[in-house]
Amino acid sequence: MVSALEQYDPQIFELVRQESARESSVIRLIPSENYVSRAVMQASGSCLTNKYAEGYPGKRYYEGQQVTDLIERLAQERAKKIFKADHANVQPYSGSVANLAAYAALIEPGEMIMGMSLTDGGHLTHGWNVSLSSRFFKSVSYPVNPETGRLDYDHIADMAKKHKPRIIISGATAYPREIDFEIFGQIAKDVGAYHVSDIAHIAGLVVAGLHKSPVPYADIVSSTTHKTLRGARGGMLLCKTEHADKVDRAVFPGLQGGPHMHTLSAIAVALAEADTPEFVAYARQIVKNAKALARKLMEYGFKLMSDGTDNHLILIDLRNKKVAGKKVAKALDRARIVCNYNTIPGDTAPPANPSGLRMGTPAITTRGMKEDQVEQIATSINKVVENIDNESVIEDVAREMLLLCSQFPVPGHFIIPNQKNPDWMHAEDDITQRLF
Ligand code: DSN
Repeated sequence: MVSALEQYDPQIFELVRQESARESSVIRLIPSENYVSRAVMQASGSCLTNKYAEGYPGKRYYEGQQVTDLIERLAQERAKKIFKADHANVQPYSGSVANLAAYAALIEPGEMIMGMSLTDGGHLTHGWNVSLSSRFFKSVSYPVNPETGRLDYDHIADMAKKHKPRIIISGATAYPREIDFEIFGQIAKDVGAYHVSDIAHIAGLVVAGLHKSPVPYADIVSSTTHKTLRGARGGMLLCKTEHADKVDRAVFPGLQGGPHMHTLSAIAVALAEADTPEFVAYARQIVKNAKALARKLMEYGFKLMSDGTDNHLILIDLRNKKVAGKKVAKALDRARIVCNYNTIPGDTAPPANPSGLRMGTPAITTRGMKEDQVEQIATSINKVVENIDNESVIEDVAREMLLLCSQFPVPGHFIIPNQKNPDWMHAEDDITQRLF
């Protein structure tokens, strides 16, 4: 059957097909990426993309909201239930907008925010100097302890007393350890600041009860919906009732127009998926896999920030391997192992070519990979680093990784690599179209 996309726009169809083949035929270790279910994919590609729904359920600025109101209320209720929050706003287009909305809900432009330094694992929107979050607000950044690679709560408390920020942000994009949100709440309280917690990376682990939730200790919790939570790409805000109106006004009309209802519907589906014992088992396996990856790489002499992980990701310090992050990330990509180069705390190398690599296990765990496969991947990573200038070894690893991928299909995709012919050079041309 020829699809409408194939018929109308063969160029885009072909590129979608290639991306589907690429996603299926690589080991995806970018910790912020995942594979959504077919149900999430279906909602995301539905007619809800056609509908404008500015406002909130029962208070919209366009008519014809009989269905959208029901969908958004379902998404809100599901988010409130799984995060045990008083209020949920499921409209933010992304985590960045959600963070800006959280700040705008609580403080005025020009007041100060304090978040984790980008180079130590924080996010751009936690007040880093190239982000609008540091132009609209004054900002100061706290580091991690470069010796331990861990947050130093006493130091953060001292910085809070010295700078007196109006908001203290907890949460990270490249921090492998559990964050004590209760202490952050206390530090904020002690200096009369609000506490905003960004759990974009670990939301799935929080829902599964594996990491302590910041909901009781934060004024506003911000998250994306597509990392460990495994939903369509978007953002959300959770808060106590006292901040609900301010949060809603900051999202719409403060920063956004109409919500993307197709995304919002797909997020609602993912929130239902996350409210299951299967999801808890999935989240547990993410952490087991990350620990196995850390353990095996350390056996190969890799230096890991904080010497391990409590969550879904690891940060590798490559300095003892005498090779830069970008070169390794690119060689691994050629070997069908996709990760990202990353700064490490105290890095003196430039951010465009830092000394570290960031890797995570949410996506490979969705494919059903467990510790055995993770150890094989770690062995392959070591092989690439040890043979960084030997393209023939890199090609061998790529073949092995393609074979591994062929044994663990990606849910949600309609194209997978041909299992009978895992020849990496021709994989994109030689694929089997199969519904599963
Ligand atoms: N850029 C995302 C990440 O990869 O962690 C966060 O926004």
